[in-house]
Parts: sequence; C-alpha cells; structure tokens
Amino acid sequence: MAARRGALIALEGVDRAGKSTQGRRLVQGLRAAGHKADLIRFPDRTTEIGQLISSYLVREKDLEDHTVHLLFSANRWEHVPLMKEKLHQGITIVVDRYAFSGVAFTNAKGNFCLDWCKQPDVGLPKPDLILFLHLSPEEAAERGNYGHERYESSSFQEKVLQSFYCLMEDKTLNWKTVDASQSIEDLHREIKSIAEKTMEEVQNKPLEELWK
Ligand code: ADP
Ligand code: 2DT
Ligand code: MG
Repeated sequence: MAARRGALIALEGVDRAGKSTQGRRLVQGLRAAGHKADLIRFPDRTTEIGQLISSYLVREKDLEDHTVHLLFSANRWEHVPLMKEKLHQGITIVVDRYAFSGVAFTNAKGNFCLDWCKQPDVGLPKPDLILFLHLSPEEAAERGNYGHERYESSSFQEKVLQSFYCLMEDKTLNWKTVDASQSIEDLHREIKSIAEKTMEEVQNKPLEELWK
C-alpha cells in the first residue's frame, strides 16, 4: 500500500479574520499532537517573484493588473514541486491564502471575470479543505485600522468578499465556513478538529488538481 499522504489545508477570509494567527496556531497544534505539518504563506514575499509582489503591495512599484495576477499565481506554482513532495511524504501543508484570494482580489477590480482569473491556477494541488474564516466588517474594524498596502480599504474588501461568495458556490471544493469572531483558542480548537478529520479522510486518497 502507498504511504499515507498529508492534507492540503487552505485558510481564506477577509482581512483581519485571523488567517495568519490560525495558520501558525494550527501548524503548532498539529505538530504538538504528533502530526507532520508545515505552513506556507501566500504571497511568499521571500522569493524573487514574491519581492516583486511585495513592492507592488507596498506601492513602491506599479504593475499592470494582468501582470500582477500572473505573478501571484507564479508565486504559488514555484512552490508546487516542494508542496507535492512534502504531501507525499505525509506532511500536512497549511496555506495562509491560496488561489481563492488570487481570484477574489483580481475579480474585485471589476474588469476581470472569474473564469479568466482562475485559469493560471488551474492544475495547482487542490486543497482537501478550505476553511473560510468569516468575520463581519464591524468585528474586523474592532481589530484595528487598515494598513497602507494596496487593497486595504473597506469598499474594496467588500467586493473581495462578494467574489469569495461566488467561489464558495463551487460544490466540487470542500469549503467550510467557521465563525472567526470566537476567541483565538476556541477557533483554533474548532479548526484543528476539522483539519484532523480531513487529514484522516484523505490520507489514502490521491491528491487532485484544482479547477480541472
Ligand atoms: P489575517 O491574517 O486574517 O489578516 P491576523 O491573524 O493577522 O488576520 O489577525 C489580525 C489581528 O486580529 C491581529 O492583531 C490578531 O492578533 C487579531 N486576532 C486574530 N484572531 C483573533 C481573534 N480570534 N480574536 C481577537 N483578535 C484576533
Ligand atoms: P497578506 O496580507 O495575507 O500578506 O496578503 N493577494 C494575495 C492577491 O491579490 N492575490 C493573491 O493571489 C494572494 C495570495 C491579498 C497580501 C495581499 O495580497 C492579496 C492581500
Ligand atoms: Mg494575514
């Protein structure tokens, strides 16, 4: 029998919903429970492509909208060989944002249809679970003001949320919405439990391709 594989778990949600907090906490919690787990944050600003993306986000550089969309996708593809290797070694990978953020943010610009936005990410490793951290705009506001990066405004974030809702209608994907207004530890316990159940369910199943 083939060795058991790890699960690919994506965290998505509005700004300040707690994706990065929960991503770190989930990997820590899974490791403490004896699982092998790694975290990848997209965009990964450390690679050459990621540095270009970062300079765009902090407004040091202007990039054409199609171009930056393709760079975000390329920043995922450059991780795919290692992601596959790790998953097949039984390591669960938690991704802080994935292709769904890629589609939702570009689609929110208004002149890019969902289908075009999805194309560059077709064939990426398909997440076994996409946790959508749901937080109302009012509750998000209580967690502090927006920063100064591109996309950090309430009007744009509202459009992003609508794009996420469209993506969540795709029932071929395992979306699970969780209430992100809970305390960090309560939310962590809920997320860890859903993650462990998914890890158990997919360990003997082949890794699939996204949107294919
Ligand atoms: P995201 O990555 O989704 O933008 P972060 O994890 O960076 O969100 O969290 C945004 C802010 O909210 C941080 O200051 C973090 O400490 C705080 N935070 C995260 N989760 C919670 C929570 N469950 N309750 C209250 N504050 C939270
Ligand atoms: P962080 O604040 O999480 O570092 O995100 N984004 C992200 C895109 O526009 N396309 C993508 O493919 C991804 C992964 C969301 C930085 C910003 O980058 C946006 C917020
Ligand atoms: Mg974050």
